[in-house]
Order: sequence, then C-alpha cells, then structure tokens
Amino acid sequence: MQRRNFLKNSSAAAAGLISTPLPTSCKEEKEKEKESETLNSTYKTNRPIAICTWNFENATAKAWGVLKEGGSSLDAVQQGAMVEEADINNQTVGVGGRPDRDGNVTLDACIMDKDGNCGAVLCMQNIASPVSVARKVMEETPHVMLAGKGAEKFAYEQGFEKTNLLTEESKQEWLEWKKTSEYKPVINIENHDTIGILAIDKNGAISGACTTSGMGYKYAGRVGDSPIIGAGLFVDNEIGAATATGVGEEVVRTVGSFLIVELMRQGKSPQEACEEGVKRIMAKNKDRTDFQIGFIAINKKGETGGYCIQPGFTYRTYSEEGHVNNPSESFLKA
Ligand code: SD4
Repeated sequence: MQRRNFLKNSSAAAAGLISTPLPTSCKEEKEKEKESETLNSTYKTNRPIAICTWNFENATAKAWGVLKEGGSSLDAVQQGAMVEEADINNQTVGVGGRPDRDGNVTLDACIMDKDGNCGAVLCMQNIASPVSVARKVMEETPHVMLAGKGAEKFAYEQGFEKTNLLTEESKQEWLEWKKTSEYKPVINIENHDTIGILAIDKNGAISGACTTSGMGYKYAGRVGDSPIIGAGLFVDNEIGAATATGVGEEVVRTVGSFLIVELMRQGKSPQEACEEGVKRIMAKNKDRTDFQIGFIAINKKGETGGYCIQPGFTYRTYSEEGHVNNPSESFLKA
C-alpha cells in the first residue's frame, strides 16, 4: 500500500470512519474456503490420473497402481515408462528398439517433476531403462542432460547393467532395410510408438516422462524431441503438462510441449491447446501430409486432451473414471 493511502486509511480507522476490518476479512476467508472446496471437489473427480501416448495399457496400469497406493506422480510416470522400455515387442522404446542406420540402438529419455526439476539422457547405448538414468541425472547431478558415452558411463556408475538392446527381430529388419537404405518412416506403424506419460497424484503434483529409441534407421547421433525438455515433454505444476510422439524434428521446431502448456496458461483446455499445437506445426508444413505427430495434455484439474495430424493416434487414460483408450481427433481426415 502507498504510504499516503496507508496514513489516510489508518487515520480514518482511528476516527471510526471505517468499520472494523474483521467482518470483511471473515467474508473473504469464507469465500476463499468455498472456492477451494469447489476446486477440490473438481480435482477429486479427476485425480489421481495417468495418461500416456498410444494404447500402452500396461504402462497406464502400472502408473495407476502407484498412484492408487498413494505414490508420487514422479514414481508413477517412471514406472509406467519402464514397462514399455522393457517390452521387446515395442520396437520404438528401450530394449528391442530399432537401431540407427549403423545398427546401433541409441535411446533418448527425459523426466520432469512438479518443481520443474528435470533430467535427460540422449543417444545412450547399452542401458535398458533410459528414463531411470534420466531420473538419476535429475537427482544426482547438477546437470539436466547427459549424452552418448558420458550418459552410459554415468549409468554404470549408478549401478545400471550393460544390456544388449538389439533383438534378433530388430536386427533382421535393419539388415533388410539396408538393402534399400530408404529413410521413410511409416505413419502410425513404424517409429511412432514413443511413450510420453503424464500423471497427477493425490496431492495434486504433476510429473511427466518420455522415452524412445527415436526414428528407426536415423543418422548415427540423431536426437529427436523426446529427451528435450519443452519439446517432447513439459510440466508446469501450476498449469499442467504435455508430451509428444511422432516426427521429433517438427516438434522441436515449435517447442511443442512447452507451447501447449503455455496455451493452457492462457486459458485453453488441454484439448484446445493440443489442437493449436498441431495447427502451428501444420502452418510450417503446408501441403505436407506424410508425417505423424500426436500431442497429449493434462491440466491441473485432471482434464485431458489429445490431437494429432493423421488419423490413427490414440491415448490411454486411467483414473477413478476408468481405464480408457481414447481415439484422437486428427488434423487430416481419413
Ligand atoms: C523422435 N518423437 O525421436 C520420437 C519418435 C517417436 O515413436 O515418437 N517414435 O523423434
């Protein structure tokens, strides 16, 4: 308060010209309580909740198990992501992921918590759970990102074991690919199964994680959006969170996940924000119809949304309302 107003108000109060502040502040308190009750009841219906890209039901089931037991959203997203990292049948994440064009499987992952702490590993080989190493980067180092050999060395120091990530199936497919060496990702089938996972726990804390082996047969050393905070994943506990799947280069160009969270800050719903995110990408890619990107988002209330370029993207949600595979609307129509 300005000194002049303060003096004016206090002398007016002293002269009995202003009624005692108690009833007003009581009223304000009551209003605040009412407001927070309303918010809490809204929150209760939608959280805890876990949401992930694609139909990774085992991942959301794992995350939900953590949340249901009262665990943190950070543990929920890490453990959910780990399910896909360990699944050799998922050829775009962790063990069994498709290699780069030289035949090396290189993994990218990141994780972010309610306080804006984050960690990431880029282009890391021989470690089965990059999201877990990313969490160690966040918690045990002063850094956000470790890449390549440095990330791998750090993982060994943290007790992670050396693992062969190239399965026989992915190796045979790569050998076949080498016959033509044509870099042409297939929409919704090849290279589009990255898991981005977001959760809100019972305390209202939001966290997210994203993990991938990146685009199959990429250049050695290529890194996409998935481990880049702001591009493949962003969390702001005041507002919500977003994550992406698809051709990472295009997500990086718009800093997609950060953009979506900022759009929610401006008042858009998660659904509206995801739609606007995809539209921004398409505005930079006029006449291009040969690639897929899917965004998902969640806001503080536990409302969710998802949108993509091509038909075929779905996302999973798990809350008290059920375990649902949600088909996403798309920018291009079938
Ligand atoms: C990337 N966004 O490396 C990842 C690819 C992806 O399923 O989503 N794969 O660009």
